[in-house]
Amino acid sequence: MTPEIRYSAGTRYEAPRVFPEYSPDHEFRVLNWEDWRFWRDNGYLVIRDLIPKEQCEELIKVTCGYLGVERDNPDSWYNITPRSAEDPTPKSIAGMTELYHHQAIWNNRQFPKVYDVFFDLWGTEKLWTTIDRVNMNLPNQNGWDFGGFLHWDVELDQLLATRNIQGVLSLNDNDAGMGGLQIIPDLFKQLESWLEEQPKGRSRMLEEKIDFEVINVPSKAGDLVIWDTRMAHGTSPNRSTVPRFAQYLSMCPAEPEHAELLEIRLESFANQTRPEKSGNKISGTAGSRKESDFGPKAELTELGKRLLGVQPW
Ligand SMILES: O=C(O)CCC(=O)C(=O)O
Repeated sequence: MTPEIRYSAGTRYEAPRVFPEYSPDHEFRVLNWEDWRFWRDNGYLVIRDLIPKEQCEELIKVTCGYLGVERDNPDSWYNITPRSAEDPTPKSIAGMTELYHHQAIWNNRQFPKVYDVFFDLWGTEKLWTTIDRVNMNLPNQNGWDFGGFLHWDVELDQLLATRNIQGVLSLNDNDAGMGGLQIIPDLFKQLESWLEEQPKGRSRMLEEKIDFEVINVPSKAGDLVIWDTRMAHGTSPNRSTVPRFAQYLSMCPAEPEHAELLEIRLESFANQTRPEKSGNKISGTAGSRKESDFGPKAELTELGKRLLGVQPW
C-alpha cells in the first residue's frame, strides 16, 4: 500500500529532493562559503539581518491585534487559554498562533532577499514558500507553565532519506532562555547510528532525557534561523519576562505537478485558512478565530505569486 502523503505548512517534507553540491568558488547571492560549510556540517545556520526591523515590528503588532493582547501589558497575555481539542483557541501552550495569510506575513515571504537565501540553499529558482504560522511564546509566570518540546516533523523511518529545510524568522531579539528554537546538533551529526539503536516505530517526539546537548539558538529581530529537517528541534520554555515573537518561514522546490498540493495552497490563500487536507496529522487544531474576519486578503508581488504557486515559474 502506498503511504498516505503528508503535508505540512503547505509543502511535502518527505518529497524526494537533493541538496546542491558547491565548490569554494561558487557565487552565492546572499550566503558565503563559510555559511554553506557551517550549514552542511552542523545542520543549522543563523542568517543575520535578513528582514528590516520595521517589518518585524509590524508583524508583532498584527499578532498582538489578532490575539487581542497588548504587547507591553503582561496582564493581557494570559487571557487566552491554550488550545485544546475541546477549546480550539487561536494559540497553543507553545505559542503557535493560527495566523497564516496577513499582509505582514506575506511581506516577509515575498521579501526578495529571503528568496535569494533559499535560492542559494536549494540551487534552483523555482521555489514555493511554506505557508506557516506565527508564534508568541509567553514567559512562564502567572501560573503559565510551558516545558518546551523536541521532535522531528517526519516519521523516523523516513528521516535519513529526507532533504528539507525548516526556518524561523525572529521578530524580536531572542536571547537564550527567551523561548526560541532549541536544537541538538550533536545528535544530527550522529543520527544514523542513534537511529539504529531505536526501537522500530518509535515516536518522532523526543520526550526522554538523552546524552546530547540541547542548545538554544540566540538571534536578533530580523534574523532567519534555518535547520535541516533531520535535526531534532522544538520550542524552548520562555524563562524571561518578555514574549518571544517569530514567524515560521522556509522555501522548497516548487511541485506544481502535484495537483492536490497546489490546490491546497491556492485554497488556503483564497480562503485565508491554514493549508490542510482533512486527516492531516502534523498540524495542530484550527483556531476558533477566523483570519478572514481580521484582515483583507494579502496583495502579492510577482515574486509572491510564484512563491504561492498561483503563477507558474
Ligand atoms: O518555535 C520554534 O522555533 C520551533 C518550532 C518547531 O518545532 C517546528 O517548526 O517544527
